[in-house]
Amino acid sequence: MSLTCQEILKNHQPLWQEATVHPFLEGCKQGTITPEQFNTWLVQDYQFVVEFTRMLARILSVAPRHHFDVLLGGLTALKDELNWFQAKAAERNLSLDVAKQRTCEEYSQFLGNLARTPYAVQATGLWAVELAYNQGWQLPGPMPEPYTEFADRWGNSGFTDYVKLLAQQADEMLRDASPEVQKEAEQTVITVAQFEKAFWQMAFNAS
Ligand code: HMH
Repeated sequence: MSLTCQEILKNHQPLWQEATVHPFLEGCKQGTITPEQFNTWLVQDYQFVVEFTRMLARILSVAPRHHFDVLLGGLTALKDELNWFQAKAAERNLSLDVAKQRTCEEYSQFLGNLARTPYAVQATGLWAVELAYNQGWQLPGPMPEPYTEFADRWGNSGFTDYVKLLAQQADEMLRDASPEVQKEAEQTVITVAQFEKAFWQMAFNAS
């Protein structure tokens, strides 16, 4: 029996919902988020994306050749994203040289440890991380300024297509994976969902 990304989501629907529907995103949509709360998220997410870029580079290093196009496209998008984060921080007079909050630190460590898992698990984890932001920023619908470009960055249709390609690549690997590896992939999606939920919540913690 082979497991697919869609089936994993279906198996954990309530948890996935908590990862992608959160008062932080609703606050952006309604314009009720405070600048301090938004800035807390922004600075922590920059730190996260630095580590996430390293994770994608490690995944590329073990991927089969026919997955390179999609992964290299992802790395190129991250190059742009990191520079964009720096520009957004500069506009807001924010220093990006800040300590990671505990959730960001633990999520980063989790991404580091993913390199010890089979490629099928890594590919599934990569898909889950990107899907969380794609759905999270897309589900509320168009956001008001100054959040429009943030919602568009992860909610745009090109990003949705990229996430679909990541699912196809993960599914291809899960098809030939052992039941143990499939279970590990499913557990990875569960952990990603828990971290994503906690990550939104950081904006409401004292920083
Ligand atoms: C916490 N998850 C988090 N930050 C991101 N930027 C993404 C996913 C998508 O890249």
